[in-house]
Amino acid sequence: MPRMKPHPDVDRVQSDSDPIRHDWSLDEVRALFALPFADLILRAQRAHRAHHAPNTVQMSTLLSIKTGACPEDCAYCPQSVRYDTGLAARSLMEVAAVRECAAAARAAGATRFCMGAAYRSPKARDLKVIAEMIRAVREAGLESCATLGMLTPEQAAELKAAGLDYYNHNLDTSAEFYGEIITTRTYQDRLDTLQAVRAAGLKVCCGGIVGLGESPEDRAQLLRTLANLPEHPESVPINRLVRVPGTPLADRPDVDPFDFVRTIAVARLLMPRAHVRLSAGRDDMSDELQALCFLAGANSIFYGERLLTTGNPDVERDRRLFARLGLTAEGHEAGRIGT
Ligand code: SAM
Ligand code: DTB
Ligand code: SF4
Repeated sequence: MPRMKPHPDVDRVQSDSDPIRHDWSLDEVRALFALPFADLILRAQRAHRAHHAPNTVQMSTLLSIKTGACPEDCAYCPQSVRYDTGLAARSLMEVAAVRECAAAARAAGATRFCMGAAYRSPKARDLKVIAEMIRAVREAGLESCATLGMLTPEQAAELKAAGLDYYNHNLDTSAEFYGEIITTRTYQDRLDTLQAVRAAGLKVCCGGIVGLGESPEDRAQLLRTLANLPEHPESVPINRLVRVPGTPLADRPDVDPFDFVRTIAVARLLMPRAHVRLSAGRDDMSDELQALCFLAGANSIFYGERLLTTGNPDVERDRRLFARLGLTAEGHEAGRIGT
């Protein structure tokens, strides 16, 4: 079947020397998604190489510091108290245990350590403990990242004062589709947290999930919203839904792998300076699909056997993949990962 001719707006999209933009129209973003696959990948590679070392990938390790029993109803999430996923809830970890995990992540080759907590928003006494964890992560020689739910401006400032580098808070999907997935907090709540995080001087990690049952239009709107923020997030995680039995989204259909790669490529084009993270969902991706994602401009991964509560490729598999593709771990001499 002949492909539709790309929208004329496609000729106006970012070239290597174009300024960073925050005024993307929906038609422009749609036009990028509609490009022939090879054209889209070529453009994404050009944008990638204009702003990043081409074969270098940033590696973050995740740790769930407080697991499960979350009051929110995010339909994808195994940690919501509303869904029976068989997950054992665990209260906030001890600082010493987090310190050990950070040291192990550093030894394995990660450069950033991201602590996730199943909170709607953190309590004051938890933040005091998390501030100590942040100090421990930095003492281990890692950048620190936290994802703790909604923050007030004061809480964001407290985390900044503790030495936090990045805060992760995802928009997850488009404003239009969001209500189908989460009812216990609004899209505006998320935007408010992102604003508080920026105002505190923290770096922003913000992205979304592909495979929730969203339409192509929703994917375009999500990326457009991210790209039209006053500043682009430094880090943009693109997660492929991990379908966890017991969650309302457990039976969602497969995502077309090429549509997933397109989402990465469009994120790369709209936010050329950001690190685009090939995020959750790698465990059951082939090496070939991951290679396409790197070709499309992904230059960050979660590294280590676990995400928060679900699996991730083991470090040996990632080391082999990097060696086969000639990829280098960011921040490591000659690309050697780990000790
Ligand atoms: N509770 C905090 C919050 O939601 O703001 C922080 C942790 S929460 C687990 C962080 C992100 O993980 C979510 O926003 C979502 O994008 C992602 N996530 C959670 N479950 C997922 C799943 N099953 N598949 C893919 N991504 C998922
Ligand atoms: C992000 O965008 N993905 C990560 C991290 N930020 C916190 C979380 C993925 C979670 C996948 C399901 C789980 O392991 O519980
Ligand atoms: Fe709770 Fe975060 Fe999971 Fe939503 S995504 S249920 S807020 S842990």
